[in-house]
Amino acid sequence: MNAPVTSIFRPSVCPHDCPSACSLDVEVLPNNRIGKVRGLESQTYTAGVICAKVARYAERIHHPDRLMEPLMRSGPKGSGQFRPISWDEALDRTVEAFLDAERRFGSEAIWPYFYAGTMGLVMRDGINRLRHVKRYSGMYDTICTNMAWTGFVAGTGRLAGVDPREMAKSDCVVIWGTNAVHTQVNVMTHAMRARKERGAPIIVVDVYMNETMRQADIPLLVRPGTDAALACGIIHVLLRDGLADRDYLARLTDFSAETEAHFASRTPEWAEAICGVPAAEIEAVAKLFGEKRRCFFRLGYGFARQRNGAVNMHAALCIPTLLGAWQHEGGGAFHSNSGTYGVSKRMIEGLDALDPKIRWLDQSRIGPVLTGDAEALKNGPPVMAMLIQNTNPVSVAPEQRLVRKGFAREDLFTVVHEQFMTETAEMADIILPATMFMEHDDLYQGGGHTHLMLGPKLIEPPGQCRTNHDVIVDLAKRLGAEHPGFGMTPREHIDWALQNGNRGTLADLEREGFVDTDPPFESAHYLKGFGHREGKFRFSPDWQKIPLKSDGLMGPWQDIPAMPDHWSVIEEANAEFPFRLVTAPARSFLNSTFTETAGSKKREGQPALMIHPDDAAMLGVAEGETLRVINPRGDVELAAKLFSGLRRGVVIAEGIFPNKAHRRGEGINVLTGSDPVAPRGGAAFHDNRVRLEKVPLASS
Ligand SMILES: Nc1nc2c(c(=O)[nH]1)N[C@H]1C(S)=C(S)[C@@H](COP(=O)(O)OP(=O)(O)OC[C@H]3O[C@@H](n4cnc5c(=O)[nH]c(N)nc54)[C@H](O)[C@@H]3O)O[C@H]1N2
Ligand SMILES: Nc1nc2c(c(=O)[nH]1)N[C@H]1C(S)=C(S)[C@@H](COP(=O)(O)OP(=O)(O)OC[C@H]3O[C@@H](n4cnc5c(=O)[nH]c(N)nc54)[C@H](O)[C@@H]3O)O[C@H]1N2
Ligand code: SF4
Ligand SMILES: [Mo]
Repeated sequence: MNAPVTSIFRPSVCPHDCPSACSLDVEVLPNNRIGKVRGLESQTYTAGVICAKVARYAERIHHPDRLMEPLMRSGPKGSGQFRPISWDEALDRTVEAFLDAERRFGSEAIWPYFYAGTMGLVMRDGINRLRHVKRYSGMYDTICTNMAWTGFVAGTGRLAGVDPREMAKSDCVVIWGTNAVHTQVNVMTHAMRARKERGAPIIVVDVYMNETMRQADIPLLVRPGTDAALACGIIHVLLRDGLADRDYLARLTDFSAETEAHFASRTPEWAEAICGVPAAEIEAVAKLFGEKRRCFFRLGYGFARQRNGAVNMHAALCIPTLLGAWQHEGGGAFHSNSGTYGVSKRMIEGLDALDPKIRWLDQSRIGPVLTGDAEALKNGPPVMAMLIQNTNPVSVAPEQRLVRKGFAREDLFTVVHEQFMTETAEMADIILPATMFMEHDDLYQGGGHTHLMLGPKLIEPPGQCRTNHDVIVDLAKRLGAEHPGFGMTPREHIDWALQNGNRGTLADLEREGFVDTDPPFESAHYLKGFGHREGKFRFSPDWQKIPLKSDGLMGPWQDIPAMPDHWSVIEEANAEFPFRLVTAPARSFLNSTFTETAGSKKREGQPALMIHPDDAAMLGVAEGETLRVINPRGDVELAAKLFSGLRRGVVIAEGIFPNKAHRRGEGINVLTGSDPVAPRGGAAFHDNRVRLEKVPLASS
């Protein structure tokens, strides 16, 4: 590709793991560089708006610390000592280690491990083709979406909802358990339109007065892990005061006399005692919902990262259903449209080669897996070799002490394909330098909206960086793995995926840069029925049979309440650990990404713990002094940040900061648990009971 003589703007897509999946307008400069990055105006969900960290993308793509050449470890594991080697040597050594592990322990001893550092389907999911053909262990991806998706689909039967642009046509917007200002800024664009154009109030449900709640007309501050109590209290009032849509309930839901009797006992006072929201506020918001009816519930991931998260998601979803809100334009609920795209991943993932007998290992349980926990290994062979793309588990995975211990194993061979020297790359035996999104072609689907988008290659990769696809293809060749997908270019994969999913062709997509795949109004609003067999929304889900990819039932699933209810499996505070810790996302980082860019680092400062001033006074801690945060899984030191916008007994650590930014090099995830959440697994990142101790000045 030729560099332009003068700068030009070209369409692209933000590849990061963010439900906004923004369409971008990128300034391509002469000399193979990029300039400004803006939101594309013509894509009506992005509507010209993107976050500040991606607007400064030149900082990241042209960063002096980018990995540019393959490296091999030259000191002890984790020492950070590496020497440059050639691609041939790096790949040969990898293949040798993989074949050796396979010879000694069988193919399942190799574990390809990846996540959504890029959301491009070719670059993210191509690793599965190698996995399937070579019969390597699979990865059950639980780290992010499981609880939320499970709870939503429990009600609707499908992972699909009302077009999020309809928020602008709502009479009442509810933003529940997502800090959209930080994590998916475009939600705010459409919500604000409803307020401006229709006078719609914005209601925000969260556990602290975050940037999103600051924008709310009605803030509802719940205790972590108690959203179902709030939902039940609201539903009680709707039923009691004749505000429910009885005709809708009879036609399109499983609502019964039993359901009615259940909610009759869940009074606002009962709810207040659990969730902390005053009964009067619950009464008032329920009346508002009943009056407006055209209510849009934007349900986030955050409130589902609790041990009762799936149940809480489902309970919140019941409110718009009680109201019959789904029937109106601008009414109903949205969580994710990931179930609506239809693009075929058969070739990208080599699904024809999938052998269901080969084990899956739980992504979130990487600590127990790598340290030889027999149950986590499904009583199979140990993991002896790993290929890692698009993820940084040493920072982001729960139970970090075990994760580190696992990666430090002398007998584990690790190859990490990365853009930067992450804390996972530092533990590797071989590091391979990776391209960034503007340096390769890929296809993106916006889970948080309705567009299918093309992100074309705009500039040449720097140094010796190679794409994920190229690495997989080259490894396959050297390993003797055969599949037609290894012989195709990324563009051919995109075309195949589109054509075989009845989504047109690459040429079609290339003309516009994106297509709006918004499902018809009738189906998005479930007017003719929900996704379950009987076509009804389920107030009493069959939690054992949720139609989503699954590796079986996990956690204490037998104890899930039959009706929407507060389920007390969370790590409740107790005398020994009196605080509830939530590890919410910081605005300028994206998980552990952007912790390397100057603008983001400057804005986020040092790792801190937000604590109520009265709790701080009780502990004798002043602003900026050090607190040790302790639970049975570990301890971390953070700077106290006095903040009155949260309930007493709740503390917030925004992140994810590098482990190194903390004393002793251990990060926030030493405190989070990897025990699987019922019924489908997942990590309860925001559900931790902790004890706090002031660290005396002399030792801090
Ligand atoms: N800037 C930035 N953007 C991001 C990310 C990031 O790290 N930084 N991460 C990206 C990824 S991978 C994802 S999955 C999405 C996630 O985006 P979100 O859906 O926003 O989910 P979370 O980020 O986990 O948490 C959001 C909010 O949930 C709140 N919360 C925690 N527990 C509870 C609870 O029990 N009840 C209620 N009501 N609220 C609770 C937290 O306080 C926080 O404000 O964001 C993406 N976008
Ligand atoms: N405490 C706490 N922990 C959390 C969360 C939380 O809320 N609190 N959130 C959790 C959630 S929701 C998620 S999704 C996970 C996410 O955790 P991760 O999936 O690890 O996400 P990132 O930290 O963004 O790391 C992505 C990595 O992929 C690399 N990358 C990007 N594009 C490419 C590419 O094209 N090729 C290659 N080879 N590499 C690429 C980036 O450089 C980056 O290092 O973290 C989880 N961890
Ligand atoms: S990180 Fe999210 S909000 Fe920012 S540009 Fe990417 S998709 Fe948009
Ligand atoms: Mo995520």
